[in-house]
Amino acid sequence: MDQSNRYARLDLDEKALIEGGRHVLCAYIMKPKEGFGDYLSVAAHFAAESSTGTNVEVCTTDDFTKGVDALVYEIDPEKELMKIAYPIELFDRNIIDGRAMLASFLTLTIGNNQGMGDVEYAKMHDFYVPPAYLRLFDGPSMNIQDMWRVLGRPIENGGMVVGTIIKPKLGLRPQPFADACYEFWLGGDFIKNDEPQGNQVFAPLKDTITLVADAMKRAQDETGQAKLFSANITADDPAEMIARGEYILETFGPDADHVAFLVDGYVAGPTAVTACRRNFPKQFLHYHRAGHGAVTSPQSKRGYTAFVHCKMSRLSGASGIHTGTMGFGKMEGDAADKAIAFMLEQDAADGPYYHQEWQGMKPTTPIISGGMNALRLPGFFDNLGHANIIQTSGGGAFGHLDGGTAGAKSLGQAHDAWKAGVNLVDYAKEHKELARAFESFQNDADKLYPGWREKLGVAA
Ligand code: RUB
Ligand code: MG
Repeated sequence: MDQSNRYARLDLDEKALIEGGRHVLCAYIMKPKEGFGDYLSVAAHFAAESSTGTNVEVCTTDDFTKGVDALVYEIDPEKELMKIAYPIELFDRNIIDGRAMLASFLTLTIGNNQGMGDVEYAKMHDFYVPPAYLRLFDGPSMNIQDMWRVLGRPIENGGMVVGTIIKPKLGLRPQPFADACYEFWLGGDFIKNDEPQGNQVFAPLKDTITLVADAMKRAQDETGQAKLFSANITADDPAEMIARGEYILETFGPDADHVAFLVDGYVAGPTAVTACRRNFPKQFLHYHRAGHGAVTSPQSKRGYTAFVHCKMSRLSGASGIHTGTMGFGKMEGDAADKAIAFMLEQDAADGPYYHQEWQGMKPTTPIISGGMNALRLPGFFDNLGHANIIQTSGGGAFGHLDGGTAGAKSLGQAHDAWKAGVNLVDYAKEHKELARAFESFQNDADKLYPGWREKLGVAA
């Protein structure tokens, strides 16, 4: 059945829709399945399935219903581009406070439409949220500024938070885990649990956290600097997340404001993110995104892009989210991904299809992680244009020939060199941990800094 007479309004103007302020706009790359009608009729079916309709006309539809139809307002079959306007009334609101929920946004805009028989594929590449709907989301309560405060740095342009992930990913018992934390903290600021680390039988959370809190105290005493820890509280059950969070805060005691909570927000979903955001609004909410590649990868023609994923996280209140390494680390991504960081950080930013005004919603901090080390940082900062990010190098810290403390120092030195505008090899002449990073990561050194061996006096 061709539903384009009801679910498509190609005469609607995008600018007018934005000015009207009553619609969420979504841009998809969509391809109809061969033999299932023309582009517009499949697009209209897609809009129907994503809002008020189904594949047939139902006798219960009334005039009001038709007033909240999602509408295809633009198509470009050549480019496989389809844009849909969703009336904000379509989206579910909490009974407890009338606020919006990301689950409902996803259920409609990237829900049943992902499994339709007449759609070859459809992937969301951008979305626009009008002010009237935007303000119903929690947004972040904390971000990198709160970390800068704890670290005693200026709260504007406070610079890179030097971080790591405790490796190995799994298999450390509580004591060696806490020892690794202590070692890194002697040279760096911030440690996060690797995302699978929780309450395994060989490393019970309560034992590990007790030792980590003690390691933090000792490292702070020894260095005279504040240290930060991001503890994984991800679980299927919000009650379990809260139990973990409360135990962790109690155990860190006076250092509780040095603790972030890590939520693996793609695998555990919006419920987990919001459970953390609402139960622990005074903690930095660290959104890790393991698994996102299944839908965000450029190889995947369905789901949504990393840009869309990260943009959604600001709505739900992530203090920081992994944005990838923009081609400078080990995970998928490229230099143009800096647009993701800008959408998170700025009060107004351009996505691939839409301009978004955040109307003062707090920024979400980009967390840069995955195969990074000191040598890769300058190129990364050059591309992004600033260094106000949280950076975690796991292998890049514990893979340093002289261990975790030297690894941490080398990362901080790379940041200092970039801020001072000094070439990394020159800076390394005066900074031995950085110089040893060149020896530790020789493949990178050869590729990024040809001639470094002669300058630093290191034999091939
Ligand atoms: C990185 C790591 C993170 C990845 C995830 O470890 O453990 O889980 O950053 O990727 P290492 P992304 O520094 O040893 O590579 O940040 O792209 O979500
Ligand atoms: Mg990890």
